[in-house]
Amino acid sequence: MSADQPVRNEWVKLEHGDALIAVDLQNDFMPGGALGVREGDTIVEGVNSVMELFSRGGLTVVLTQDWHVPEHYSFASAHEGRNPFDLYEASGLGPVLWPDHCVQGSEGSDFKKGLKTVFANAIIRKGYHKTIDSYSAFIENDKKTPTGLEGYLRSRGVERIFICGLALDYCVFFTAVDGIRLGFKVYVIVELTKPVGSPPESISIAMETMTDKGVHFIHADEIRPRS
Ligand code: VGL
Ligand code: ZN
Repeated sequence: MSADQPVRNEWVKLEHGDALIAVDLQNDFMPGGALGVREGDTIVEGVNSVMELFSRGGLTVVLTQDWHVPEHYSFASAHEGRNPFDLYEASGLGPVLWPDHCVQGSEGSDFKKGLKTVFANAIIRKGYHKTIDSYSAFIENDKKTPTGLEGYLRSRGVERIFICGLALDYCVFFTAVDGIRLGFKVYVIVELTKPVGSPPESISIAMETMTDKGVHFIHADEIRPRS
């Protein structure tokens, strides 16, 4: 290995009890979408490959879908005089307001074309209560209302979760940290996620918090198939 290559000190062999969660790979989070994430489209092929790897090993694959009602309170348009990405804190919302995105049944809420949804065992939708956002795939931002994902995973014997998708500093971050809190071992697949970056410090907060809480960071090619 040459000196300028990052040191790779971890690899993981898949086993019974592993699950993949691919977060919010929807049109509105793709470049040009309502809440476009830079380079969000570049991870789709890699996510397909890792979904196939889990699926072939007989392991659980879950897709999540941001699924807002029209005029959702997380949208700037629902607040008089506010603009997308304005700072905003209220119970179950913030730290910023968003452009209208992922409205239920809209084209923007559809999975990105080419995403191999055929590999998914389940699709978890979130963010459908009008006054509460849900960044985590496990529990809404009120920290009370479960999405059902925990029960789904536990009843299938899942102990380790591997997370990829969009966006690193919101839905991936909150899903990872909740996963730890609920007692799962959590891996984030680093090159298969991209951040929103609003506010700018959201990325460093997410990375530092995940590191502190014990989230593991791996690359897709460090994940070995189940034998
Ligand atoms: C997300 C902001 C608003 C995400 C969803 O999927 O990370 N971010 N809604
Ligand atoms: Zn949303």
